[in-house]
Formats: sequence, C-alpha cells, structure tokens
Amino acid sequence: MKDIDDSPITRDGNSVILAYDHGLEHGPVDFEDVPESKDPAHVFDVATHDAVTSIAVQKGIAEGYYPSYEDDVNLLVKLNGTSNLWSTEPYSPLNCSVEYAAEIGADAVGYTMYAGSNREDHMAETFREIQEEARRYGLPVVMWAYPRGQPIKNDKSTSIISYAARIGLELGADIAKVKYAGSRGAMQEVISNTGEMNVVMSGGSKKSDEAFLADVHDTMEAGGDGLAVGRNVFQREDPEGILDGIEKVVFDGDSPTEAV
Ligand code: FBP
Repeated sequence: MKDIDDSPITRDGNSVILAYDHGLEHGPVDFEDVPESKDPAHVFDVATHDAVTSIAVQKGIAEGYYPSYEDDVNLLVKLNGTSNLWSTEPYSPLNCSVEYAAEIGADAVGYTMYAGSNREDHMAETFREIQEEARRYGLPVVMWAYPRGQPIKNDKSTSIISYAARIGLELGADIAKVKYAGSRGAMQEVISNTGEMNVVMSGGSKKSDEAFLADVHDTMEAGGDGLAVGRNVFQREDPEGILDGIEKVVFDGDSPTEAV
C-alpha cells in the first residue's frame, strides 16, 4: 500500500470511480434500461462530471475512447475481467498488461481478486506480478476484492467482506473495492481491518437515490474513502443528478437527505 492522496484518481483523499466494464462482466443486458449507456462515449461524457475521479474500463474501451477525453477524465484500466457466459470456478483472466495500460494513458490499474475460488492461487500470483509492475510505473492499484467460489456461502457477510478488504492490504493494493456490508457498523468493522489502505464501496444493482446515497453516507461515516459505482449511475436517465448527490455526500459530507 502506498499513500495515494496525491494521485489524480483521488480528490481530498477520496475516490469516485465510475465503473464501466459491465459489457464484459454482465453483457449488454445492463444497458437495456438506458440504451444510450451502450455507447461508451455517453459514459465518458458522464465521467467528465466533477464528482468522478476516474473511469474504470477494459482495454478495448480505453483504446477507443480515452484519447478524446484525456484532458477531462482520469483513466483506470481494468487489467482482468471475464464474461458470465461460463459456469466453472470463478476466475478472471488477465486481458491487459500494466505496460500496455501505461502506454495508453492509465492513471491507475484495477484487478479483480476472487479469494475463495479454486483458482485463487493463480489469481494471487498474477496479482503479485501486476502489483509489482504497477509500482515500477508509479500507478496505484485498485483491487476489486470479491470473495467468490464454493466455500463462500455469503459474500455479503461482515466477516467475509472484512477478509476481502484485509487481503487487499496484505497483497499490496492501494484501494480495496468491497461490497457494502449492510450497515454503518458493519462497514466500520470491515474498515477497522485495513490500516491506512483506502477502502471504497462497490455500487451494486440499482436502488432509489435516497437508499443508494444512504449506503454511500454510511460508508463515509464508517471511515471509507469513496465508492466505485457503475449501474447506479449509468442505468439512470439522469446520471448527472445522482453524481451531484454522490459529490455532496463524498466530498461535502452532506447527509443523504440533503444530497437528494
Ligand atoms: P456496479 O456499481 O454496477 O455494481 O459496478 C461495480 C462492479 O464491480 C463492476 O466493475 C463490475 O462489472 C461489476 O460490479 C461486477 O459485478 P458482479 O458482482 O456481478 O460480478
């Protein structure tokens, strides 16, 4: 873990990562509610909102769209990722090297770690390689810390999310992105295990504005450092509206009611 407060992917020590790798992870079904979200240019436009400290995309989207937005958006290249078209052990292959991410302008890199999978050993070895390479390029590393696999009975339990976050600290992530643990107290417990490493909440499926901002507020009050959010932004007709609310909660300390 390094101090990333000076990194372009944080503002006042916090991050709002606009995640947009769902076309790979879930497929076009995630774009059905708001068809314009199929168009990466639309989501890059959304990412120019002041609240957004980086956009997280796969290599192909970065290559095609980031050059038009490099003055307005910070780029987080997601190095691994997988479709949900298969049904074997959770595993997320490496799709991009750190070197190539740096070449196309990355300000940070991201990696999904499925601790608990039968393939955890391979994913941990790959994480070691990309983490050390990212250090050589001076790029912060964000771990999508998602325990998953046959031994994981409840990936939303406080103990499993705490373990996920702790794995991020142990393996050298600069930010661990974890699921919301269900309450402010549970998030406090999670974050109590992570030392100085930044912890951000993962957005999850779409909720009402107030319910979503309440989760974000709980995370911040628990000592969290922001969020990584996809569907709760791009599946809205008014993505800027929810980003206004997120900005107020994360950077101004407003309550969800004030922010709505
Ligand atoms: P959301 O805010 O939409 O949940 O996005 C965060 C994210 O981690 C994405 O980067 C990724 O595509 C997706 O969630 C993975 O979701 P799942 O839990 O279904 O694997």
